[in-house]
Amino acid sequence: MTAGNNMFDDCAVTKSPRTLSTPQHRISDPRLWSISTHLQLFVSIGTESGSWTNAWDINECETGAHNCESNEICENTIGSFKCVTKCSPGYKLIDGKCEDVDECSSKDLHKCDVRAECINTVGGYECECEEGFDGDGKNCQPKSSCRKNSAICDRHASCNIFLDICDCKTGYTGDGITCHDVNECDAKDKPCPGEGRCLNLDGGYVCCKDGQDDATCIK
Ligand SMILES: [Ca+2]
Ligand SMILES: [Ca+2]
Repeated sequence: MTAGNNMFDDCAVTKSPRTLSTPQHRISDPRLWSISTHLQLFVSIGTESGSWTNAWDINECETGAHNCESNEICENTIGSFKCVTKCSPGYKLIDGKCEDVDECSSKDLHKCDVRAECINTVGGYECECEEGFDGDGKNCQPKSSCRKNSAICDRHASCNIFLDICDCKTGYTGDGITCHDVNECDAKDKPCPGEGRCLNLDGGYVCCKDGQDDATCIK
């Protein structure tokens, strides 16, 4: 029996002679064909005896049968594997070169405090607390207490002089240094009874009657 007969024609998406090469074995045989489906690729070999055996791809990266260096990452490929340069932390591989990651480009990539400026550096990044704040950049605390200087509190907050902390006013949430409007309309328990439409406002909300536009409702 030779490869290329109709044994796999029904499921064949691509069909080409190929060489299977891994450190474990190397098969180069004109009767070796790869057949790929969208699920997996397997290789069928017409053996000397005429019977068929199927050889599934070996994941050399998982079995450890690869020869990648310690500064390389093993990536499995169908029928083989490849060694890809491993970049140091803070770098990523772009066009075969390890390039600096700009951690400041996304807040998911750095751990700077919201009160700190993120400064990208080659191979890393730095965080610098804003003026009026002290800390390592990952945690920034106001330099002066609000008891001494209530101006450090957000304009929607007031200083609790007993605790010496800034408290956001009703309708706002935050750490007191920065306060944001609460969107009451997003609350699980709908704030407007019946069919009333909830309209979020800065520092509060209103319930509008059916068919009422925003401007009329706010009046
Ligand atoms: Ca960087
Ligand atoms: Ca609100």
